[in-house]
Amino acid sequence: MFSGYLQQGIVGRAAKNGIVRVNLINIRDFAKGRHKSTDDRPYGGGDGMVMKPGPLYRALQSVEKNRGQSLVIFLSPQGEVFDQATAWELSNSDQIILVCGRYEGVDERIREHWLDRELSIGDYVLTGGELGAMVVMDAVSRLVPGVLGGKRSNAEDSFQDGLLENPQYTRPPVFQGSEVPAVLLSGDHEKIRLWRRVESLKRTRDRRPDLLRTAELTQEDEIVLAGLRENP
Ligand code: 4FV
Repeated sequence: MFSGYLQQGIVGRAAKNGIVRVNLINIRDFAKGRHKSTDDRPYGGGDGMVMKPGPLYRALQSVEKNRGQSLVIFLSPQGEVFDQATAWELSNSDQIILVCGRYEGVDERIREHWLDRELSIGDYVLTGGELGAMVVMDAVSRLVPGVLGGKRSNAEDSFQDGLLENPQYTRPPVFQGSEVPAVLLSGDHEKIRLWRRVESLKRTRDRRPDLLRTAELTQEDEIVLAGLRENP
């Protein structure tokens, strides 16, 4: 599942350029017995299987902890919901060990003794933690200096200051009869900055009002929002 992802795009290039180093550890390589099983039936009965502690523990022990700060993170629906702020936080780590579960989950003793954090990419159930791991890898890697090509900084990202991004336009100025807002063609950078901020505030108010409560709003933003309340 990872090889395809790591050959493509920005993160693939970052892995090729060594800005981000990715090591894939197969838990089954640490399974014992003729069947090298990594799962077993749940104590107390019930459907589904549980990931055995042994192979996962030995796989974790095999990861050479580099000198800096390394975090062992388990991807599961029971984790704190992953967001941009967490991505920034993790981008300051030297090493992140992403544990991808399968089956119904992992033996609780792994959680108790060998995990630092638990992250969820959303309130739904996947067949494995791999997609969650790729989401975290992608969101964190693009915040590592040098990963996003020179022209692109993550300064204008959605959630950068907790707001949704403003609408974006590119050529042609008229497409299928639909025009690009004139202000964006005006060359008046202050007018463009304000237009983008107002659109960002409107979009956040309309689509994610919850974000307005946590966003870093300037006094200018408060004035804009007050104005929008008066004439929506
Ligand atoms: C998940 C999530 C997720 C739970 C059982 C894998 C599955 C299966 N991971 N965010 N939502 N994991 O659904 O990260 O083992």
